[in-house]
Amino acid sequence: MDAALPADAAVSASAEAPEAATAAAASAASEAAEVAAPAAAAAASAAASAEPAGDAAEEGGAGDDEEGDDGKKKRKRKRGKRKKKGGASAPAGPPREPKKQAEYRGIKSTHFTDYYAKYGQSEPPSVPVAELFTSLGMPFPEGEHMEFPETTTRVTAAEAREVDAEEADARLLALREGAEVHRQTRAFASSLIKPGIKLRDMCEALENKNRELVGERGLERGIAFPTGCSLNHVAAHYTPNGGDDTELGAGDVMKVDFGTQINGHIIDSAWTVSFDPRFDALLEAVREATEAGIRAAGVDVTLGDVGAQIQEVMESFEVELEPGRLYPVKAIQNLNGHSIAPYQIHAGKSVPIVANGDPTRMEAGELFAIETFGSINGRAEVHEDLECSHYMKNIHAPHTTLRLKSARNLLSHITKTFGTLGFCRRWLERDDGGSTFLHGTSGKQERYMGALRHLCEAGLVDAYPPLCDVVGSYTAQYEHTIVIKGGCKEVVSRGTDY
Ligand SMILES: [Co+2]
Repeated sequence: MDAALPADAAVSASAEAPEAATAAAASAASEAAEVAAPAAAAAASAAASAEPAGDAAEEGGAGDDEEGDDGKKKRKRKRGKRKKKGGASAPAGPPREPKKQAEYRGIKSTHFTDYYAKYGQSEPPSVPVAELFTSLGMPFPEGEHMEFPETTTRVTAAEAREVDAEEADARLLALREGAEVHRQTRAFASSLIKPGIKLRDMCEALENKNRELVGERGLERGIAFPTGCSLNHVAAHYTPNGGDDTELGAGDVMKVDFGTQINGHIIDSAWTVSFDPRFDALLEAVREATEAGIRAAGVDVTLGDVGAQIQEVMESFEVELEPGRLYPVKAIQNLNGHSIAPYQIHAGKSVPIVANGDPTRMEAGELFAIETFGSINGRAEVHEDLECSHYMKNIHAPHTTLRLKSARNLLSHITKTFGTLGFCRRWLERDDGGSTFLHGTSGKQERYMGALRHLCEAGLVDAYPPLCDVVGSYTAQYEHTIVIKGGCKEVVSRGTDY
């Protein structure tokens, strides 16, 4: 996701509760592990939390832990919850070899869509990632560690240790957990993404799985921003509103951009789906450009230099859409990556994807979303167009007295549910209003459009309409979240897929 927002301000939210939840899961798992294999513990909790995709809005999340007579922690099925029918998700079992191959183009051929089977995750995945790894007694998988480029100013070993010591904290653990939730969620989504699927159904299934695997708890853990599924000439910030029945076409180029957040620490990662081999070169160009941006990143590297390296790789590709007709791939000049701060998707530094000469430098300890967008047969420049779905509170908004009661109520709902994170209309229309943890089934916002418009006009909420190149063009995107450490960088959202 790219949101052109200015810097600073972050909301404060309690960091205690999710840790307590994790600790409870850990203790439940370790007690169970004394009497049974870890995989069995995972299987037990999987059975308790398994539910069909799309149903998450109806229920208050996984059942509560309960001390059983024999001293073991048991999972209590929520009252009124339907029994799992045959064909529903299998419980987690012992770790096994992944089998399924990539299902669409633009994903590495060595990727297995059920890669999480090696952790004993159920199929489809349904065990919250924190629970899965505590039951295995394993830390969350680390991202890919990469050296800084040769030209980077070297920090001393002592300085690097100091920064990394700070990194080895809650933020890095939250990012690694969020990244694993992202990988499992995107693998699950990939199993559903086929020509003919309604984008609204796809987004709801993906988002419900994201909520389930992250263990949604309001602002403490959940989805970081709406699921982008922008098609063709639309590069970013499109997700269906209610009543939008758009289906994925076999010839479409779709950017799937979604995020997770744990205590505000955001994973922002995206890839491009296509079923048409004619777009392979476009996808490869943009994936390689994102990799070039990741390689270029480092302490003291200028953002302009990162942009230059991205552009050089991106624009070395051309695409043969029709036999004998070559279309050069162009980097979209007014889209960019961004620094990320707690609860703030755009923390002030923009990472260009063209050589714009920006002398601003990357610094140790920073978190960046490195995302690049390529375009063919267009202007390689986006403008706002089409109906808006994405919104976010303006963290710099001055205090304003709202005249309309409906606007005051909606603002209070937004503040409580999304804080300064992005949200979309579909979420306001859910029974849980965007958080089952906070609102149960009584969070739905009715007839809110007037109030939402009022909040936008008052400058309290900003609208982020779809960002489009010209009709007839095709755009692609790849994005990873990286941590700049003292002596190296960690590509936390790296998977075997991209
Ligand atoms: Co982004």
